[in-house]
Amino acid sequence: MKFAVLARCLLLFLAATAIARAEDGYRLWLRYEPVADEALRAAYTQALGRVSFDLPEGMAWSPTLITAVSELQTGLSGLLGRKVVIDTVAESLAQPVPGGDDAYSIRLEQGSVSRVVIAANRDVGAIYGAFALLRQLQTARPVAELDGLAGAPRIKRRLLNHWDNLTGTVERGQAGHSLWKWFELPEVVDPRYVDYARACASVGLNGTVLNNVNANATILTEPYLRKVAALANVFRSYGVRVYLTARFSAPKEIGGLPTADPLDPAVAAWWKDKVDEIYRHVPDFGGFLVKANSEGQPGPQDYGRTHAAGANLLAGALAPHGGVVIWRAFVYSHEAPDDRHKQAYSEFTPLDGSFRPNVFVQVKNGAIDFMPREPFHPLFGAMPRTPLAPELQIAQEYLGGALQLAFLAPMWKETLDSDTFCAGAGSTVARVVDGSVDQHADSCIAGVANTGDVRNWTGHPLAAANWYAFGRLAWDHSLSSETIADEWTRMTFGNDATVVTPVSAMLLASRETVVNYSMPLGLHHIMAEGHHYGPGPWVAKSGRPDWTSVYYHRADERGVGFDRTAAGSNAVAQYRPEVAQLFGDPARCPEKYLLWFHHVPWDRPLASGRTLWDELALRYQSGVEGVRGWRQAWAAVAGRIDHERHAHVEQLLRRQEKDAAFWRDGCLLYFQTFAKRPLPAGVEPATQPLDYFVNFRLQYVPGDPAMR
Ligand code: BDP
Repeated sequence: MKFAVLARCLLLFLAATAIARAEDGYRLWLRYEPVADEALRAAYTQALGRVSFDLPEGMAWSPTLITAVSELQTGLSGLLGRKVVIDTVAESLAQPVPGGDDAYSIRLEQGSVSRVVIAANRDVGAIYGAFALLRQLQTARPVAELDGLAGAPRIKRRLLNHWDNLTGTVERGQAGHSLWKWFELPEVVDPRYVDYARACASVGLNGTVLNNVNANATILTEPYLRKVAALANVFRSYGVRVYLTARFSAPKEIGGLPTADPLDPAVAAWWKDKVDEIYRHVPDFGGFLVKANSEGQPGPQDYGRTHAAGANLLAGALAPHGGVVIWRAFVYSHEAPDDRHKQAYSEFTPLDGSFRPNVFVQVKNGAIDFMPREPFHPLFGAMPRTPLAPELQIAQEYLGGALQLAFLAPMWKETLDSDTFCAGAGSTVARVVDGSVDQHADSCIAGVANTGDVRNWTGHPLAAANWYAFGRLAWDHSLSSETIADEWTRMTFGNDATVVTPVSAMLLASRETVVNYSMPLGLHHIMAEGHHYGPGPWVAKSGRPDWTSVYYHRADERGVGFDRTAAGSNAVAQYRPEVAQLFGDPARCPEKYLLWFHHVPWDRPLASGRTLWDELALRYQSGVEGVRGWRQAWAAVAGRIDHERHAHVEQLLRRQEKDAAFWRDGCLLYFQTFAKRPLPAGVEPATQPLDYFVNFRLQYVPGDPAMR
């Protein structure tokens, strides 16, 4: 009897420890496992005898400061295995911390009891300082580095854009359903909302647009505003403000007006009242994000008005409350037969200077969409009088969704570091956006979120790195991809170098690998229709020509690629001469953009000395081989990270290799019908005929808007 009880206890104990060790990814990069290196842990413990916050005199204890204290308490208890005394009285800040409201600086004070002081100008800076301190310990940085550690964001508004529908589906999202449980709000407040806000704040994000740009006006009705307010109340102490998308036709749909004409006084009055109502519910509401006259969304052009008239209407209502309008430039018209690359630029540049000061124009990183590789959007640097907010996509709509590894920091850096030459050399996209080129006081950056309600938030365990990377780059676009990959890997899997080195290397190679097996050498928009997962270079019929693939690759017997030089659509002329001359010259154009700007003969020799056809085929092959290499690297870290996440990624990589081979085989068989050349040595031949790929249908792909 006694033995049975004992055995049961033992079993329960074993089960409990197994659960305690289970790593389901929920904790993201905020795991706070004990510092593994004993000597380092002792050194941290000694230095962190106490922690004090140093804020301006008179700054009362706010919920945000209390949040900072509690985050620090949680993190340090885990990392050091003991409770650290955190001063609960703000001291008087002798000098402001450079860098504004969000800035922090950390100093180390030696004494009988050493302490770490986190100084900030405002309570929200204390949060960022607390997370920065924790990150140092999580990534095993030397103690001495704590002294003088400082941070200040380069961009003021650092937002996630959720393409979440009120129905719970997420457009282009593959990580389950929406995080927002609209039906049960506002009474039921999921504790997960707190963890969402912590994750955002820990990487410096300070705003969230809760709903899809393909907007539903219902979000602006009173019952939904109460739900929105419940979320805002949770996020507030983490410094995360709520924004909403505004459907331009809302005055008609929920306001009962006969029109939504932006110049109609009744429409203006309706928006003013609506905005006043929103601020009664959410006093720190950030503002509206608007997709108008794009892909069937209503907008000011329905009434013969400009985008500026539409944006200014909303901006006027928001201005008294300090809110902003973020107006998207992702437009391409049904009527305009012009190269889609050119349309946003053509429509928006004439409007520069006519937007109210509280309007941002939000511009995707590239001119077409969120393809695996696009040259930077020519609007960057072309609207000096309007603050531009880059829109990046964290969700991997065109890079394998939540099933494929593609670490996107290198892709975003490629855009942010591109030189627009708009104010001479060095006028990078990043500097246009952070306001330093044109002296804009406010600045904004947005990332389309890859989160959902699956337990690990992002579906692919390694896709959380993209959420992390977006936040870190939004805070400081000068950080390198290497630094970000290294940090995230350490915080997610621990500091064992035999894990950190290969995993970071996989992350860093992954985007280029995906480009190689899907759209190498400047190919773009050749994915399957609708759900956008997998290849579809053969797509020739669709709702409109610029939704097909043949519109973009233009393959024929002579060659492949879109001629955007003066002999073609001349989109290249939208860039400054320094850039236009480079991209426009097939001999100088970086090969990564070659087929974006040029129709190139199959036999043209490239830098490698190989013909275009051979190079293309070998790029596809190298993409597949890249994934194979990760499978080996991943197998080699088995046992050094938890089984749960290891097994999950192992399965995903197997799927990715299969998908990569599918891309390679489908695309090469298709392009070969034009090139009429054999595959070069080293490229594995397809095991199925072209018909198989053309007729292959994926069904019920998560995120497909058809499932909205
Ligand atoms: C495209 C997506 C579509 C979005 C659109 C947008 O396929 O689902 O609605 O962008 O950004 O990439 O508005």
